[in-house]
Amino acid sequence: DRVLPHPPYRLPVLGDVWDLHVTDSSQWGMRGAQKYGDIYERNIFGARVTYVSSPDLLREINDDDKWAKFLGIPIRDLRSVARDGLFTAHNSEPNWAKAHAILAPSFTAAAMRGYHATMRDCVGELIEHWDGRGTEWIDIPSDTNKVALEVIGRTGFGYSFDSFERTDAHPIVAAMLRALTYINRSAYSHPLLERTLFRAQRTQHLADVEFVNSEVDAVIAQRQREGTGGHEDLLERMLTATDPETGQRLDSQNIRHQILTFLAAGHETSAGVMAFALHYLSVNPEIAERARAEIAHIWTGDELEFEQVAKLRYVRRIVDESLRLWPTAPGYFRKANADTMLGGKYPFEKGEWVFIVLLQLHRHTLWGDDPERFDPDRFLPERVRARHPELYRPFGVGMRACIGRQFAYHEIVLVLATILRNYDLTPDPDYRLKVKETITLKPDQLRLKVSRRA
Ligand code: MNH
Repeated sequence: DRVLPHPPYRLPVLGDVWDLHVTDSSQWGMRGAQKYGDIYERNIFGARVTYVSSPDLLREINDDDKWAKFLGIPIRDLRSVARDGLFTAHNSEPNWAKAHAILAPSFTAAAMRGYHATMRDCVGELIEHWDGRGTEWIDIPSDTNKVALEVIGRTGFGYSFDSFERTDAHPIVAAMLRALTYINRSAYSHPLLERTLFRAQRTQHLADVEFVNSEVDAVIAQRQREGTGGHEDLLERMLTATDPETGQRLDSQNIRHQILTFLAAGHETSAGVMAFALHYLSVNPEIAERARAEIAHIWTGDELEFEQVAKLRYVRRIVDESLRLWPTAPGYFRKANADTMLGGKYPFEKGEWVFIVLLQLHRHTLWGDDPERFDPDRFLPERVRARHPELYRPFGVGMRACIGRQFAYHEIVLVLATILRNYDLTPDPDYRLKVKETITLKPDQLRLKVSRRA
């Protein structure tokens, strides 16, 4: 059996349960790695959680021939809503391969051309909203959430949540948020408790899931009535494209689960990156100025054009560096495909799993001696080429890696470039970055003042 570093004072039965943090579990996973090393474990009531942040061990773990995606607790619990949608599907579920084959062409860099104008409209609404705010403090995570939600709603299925017209959350968003909160809490509960003590919450939860399902189904049904054609969104593709392997289309239940998946996976993560980047830009004015110089050089007309987005290489490095320090999906799970000796030292049986601590991997000593420093030039091409290949994995790995990576880069670069071109950013001098964890990461209570540039 393997022996791994672990917290001291391991207790009988309880194990290391005293050393478990629920509200900041990813940052706690990072602290653990800093204390116990780049592979360690916590034993929770006899269940072993192994934390890995070693780039050398990741050469094996990230290899789909040896290890595969595992649905860890937070992901498995989402299955009650998203079922066999892309993110929550088991590797062997037939709808995964089918949906992946059908949707992959909609997520290539070239496919972003079709979403560009819609994305630009959404940023335009953010700008209008900020222009109306004068010199008030702006709640940054709230507004980046709005812009990312509009982007995925409209490019995904032609749906606007009217985020910038509302002061309260859209009913679908409110229900989804309550559902996620419920799922998060009840993960550590017992069905009997849910049927007694938490009965009211459970009833609300079931109603929330049903409400969201019926709203999404209504959007799909309306598109079917209107007839397809003339749309360039993901829903259009899901309704019309066939799997090259089997010739089959996605069924409408599965389309619902994909839409819910894109709503959940495709907005908080991107919004968080925008917010972290705006924090770093506000406290590093020389970096913001360098970005503005690039933007002025590339963005020469009135509107930022599709081809220009990919040319904003420095803005892209700002995004990469934000995702290094705060990968907004802070880790992923992998399980062994067969009995194996990890790193020639640690035996794992088939099916045993590990958690990848991205926060620590992205601060590994191989990044240099000041990993906390925000430095976009770490992503200069020659430095990327010289780097260990497993040192940076914000979008996961292998066949189950993020399908929305190009989409996220395109929207985030577009949003940041538009903000930098139009506004100067003033930080709150008393703000110290504090990171809030739901399943994704956000800069907690970040607020900035924005003032129009001449
Ligand atoms: Mn995304 C999978 C991070 C933006 C849709 N995403 C993943 C995984 C990570 C991830 C990590 C792999 C999880 C795992 O191994 O269990 N995603 C991100 C980050 C951003 C992001 C950091 C933004 C930045 N993701 C997006 C966007 C969309 C999206 C935008 C959709 C428009 N992501 C997905 C889907 C999957 C996924 C769908 C599941 C893919 C699969 O398993 O086939």
